[in-house]
Amino acid sequence: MSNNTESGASAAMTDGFHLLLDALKLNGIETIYGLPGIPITDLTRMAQAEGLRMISFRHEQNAGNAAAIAGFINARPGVCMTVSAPGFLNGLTALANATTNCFPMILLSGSSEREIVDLQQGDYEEMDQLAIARPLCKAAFRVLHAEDIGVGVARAIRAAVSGRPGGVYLDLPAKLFAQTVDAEVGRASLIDVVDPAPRQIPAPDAIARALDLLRGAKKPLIVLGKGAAYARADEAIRTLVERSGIPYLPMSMAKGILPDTHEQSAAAARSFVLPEADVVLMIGARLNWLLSHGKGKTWGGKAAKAWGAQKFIQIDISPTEMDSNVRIDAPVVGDIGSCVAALLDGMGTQWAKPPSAWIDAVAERRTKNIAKMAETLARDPQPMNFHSALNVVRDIVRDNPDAMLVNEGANALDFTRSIVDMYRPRKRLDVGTWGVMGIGMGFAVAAAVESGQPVIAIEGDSAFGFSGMEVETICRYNLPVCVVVFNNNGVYRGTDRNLGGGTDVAPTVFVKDARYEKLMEAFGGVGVYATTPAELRAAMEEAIRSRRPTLINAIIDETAGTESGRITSLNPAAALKK
Ligand code: ADP
Ligand code: TZD
Repeated sequence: MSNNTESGASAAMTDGFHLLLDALKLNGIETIYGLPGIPITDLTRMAQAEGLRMISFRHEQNAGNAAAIAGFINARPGVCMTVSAPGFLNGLTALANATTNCFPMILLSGSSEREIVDLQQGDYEEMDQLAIARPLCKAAFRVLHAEDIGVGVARAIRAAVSGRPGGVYLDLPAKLFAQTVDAEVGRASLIDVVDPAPRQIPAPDAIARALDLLRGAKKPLIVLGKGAAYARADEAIRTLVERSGIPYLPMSMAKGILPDTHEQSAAAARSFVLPEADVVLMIGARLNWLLSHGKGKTWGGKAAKAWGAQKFIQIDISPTEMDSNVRIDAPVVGDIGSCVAALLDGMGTQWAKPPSAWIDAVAERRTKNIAKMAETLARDPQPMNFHSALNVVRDIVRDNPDAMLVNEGANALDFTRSIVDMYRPRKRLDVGTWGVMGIGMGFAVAAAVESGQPVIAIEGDSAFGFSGMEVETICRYNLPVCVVVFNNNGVYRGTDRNLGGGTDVAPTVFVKDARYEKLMEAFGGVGVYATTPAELRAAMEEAIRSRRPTLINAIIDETAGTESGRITSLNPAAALKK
């Protein structure tokens, strides 16, 4: 705690600024992502003075995304700090996205004076921020008195990380910061949160029910979601998969909990295993749109449902997740570490592996699909397409398994997810549950700051545009980030025509042959224009070796890819064509 603060407190006093920073530090928060301005400019300066790392962004949404993914990477809340009203709203998208994805994050926002806001008298950046944040996050609190800062921060931390993790809003009116308190009283008011995410042990009968179902299965399947990656139960999950002998399917951000090259991975046989499986064990994955809600054609259509053939076991920390889309026959509510440990206990060491007919059928499909993909990857078309470019990225990630991979776009996302193998947990960071564009540079900054590892960001050209200005941030902090823009001249592709025949280009088309690499050069980083896989490979290798901020403008055939990537069927016009 500082003795002589900028707010003029005397030696025996402290103030709201310092109590907030001390409360964060006491709870292990080391980095704040944000953007300064009234009323938090001094707070950001004092944060640096107090030894916190302050990463300052060009737009709050990117700072918020950085905090959110820091939360996922560390299983501790990532902290974002914004100014009132517009800054707060810019950060709010990231807070909502964090909540949707179950990432623990705290958005701290300065706000205008309550007396003026509540009478709507028109304060500087006036807005009832608490009311606006509340429906978009897991919890929202306001602190009015400096003595309550300790409680406010403690409640925010607990709400963010306990149970199902999510985003928390903490409203800090400007007046709070300059309130002074006796230093001793202030110190005593802070809370070092004990066991912020308590283990949640599953009920023994829930474990027994799950094991009964698994034991009777002829074609079992495990689905690993990003909750499983977040839970940091990597060893236990690996043991469960290997001891049970059950094929597993990793969701996008669960790739790497086990290496994608693992012989039990059914990733390359997804469309075969989902409809065929009779018992599905979901671990930290929701049966939302990304898994076709657990029904329909993906899961074997009417036939499978009519027999009641598919049974679900679901491990999740949130009891209300059960039955959200289809019946869950064996709900297992608890934290993944405890639940998987309990399953392993119950299985013992003599667990019978699934019938070989099932294992062989999955292996056959997998081998066939991998061989087909290898053929496609080996082609060298001019210009490059997604496959020939990603063949390079795949090699680079294999050779640098600790590098973090950030990924957004439509085709750039879908192809990267299926082509680039991951080898370690929590390395793949992407658009997540909402399929949101704009996470790219915020995630890349936090991935570099939190891990110290090189970061590779594979970006569609449209996706990159949402957060592209943060290349300045990447250069300013000299982060080892290699951005690869897959430039195909537009959203999805660059070939659309204006249906009205006017001189404007179609809504999905961008400037042709845009020189994105110059954006990085403008701030002192390395820019590379790459038209061949060899140029892309050389540039990526050099970026990883040098750890210099790099942007590679990878020129992709503008006719490659499909509208909306793999989710074309979700376009409303697709229904008209049926
Ligand atoms: P994916 O998109 O990879 O399928 P989701 O985000 O849909 O994954 O699902 C993650 C699930 O994991 C959420 O339902 C969340 O409640 C759950 N979860 C998160 N952390 C834990 C944990 N430590 N233990 C148990 N479940 C968890
Ligand atoms: N805005 C936001 C915030 N999120 C979105 N998902 C979209 C708009 C819609 N959208 C997608 O779903 S993907 C995408 C947009 C605009 C960009 C696809 O183009 P790209 O990728 O250049 O990034 P490809 O590789 O060319 O398909």
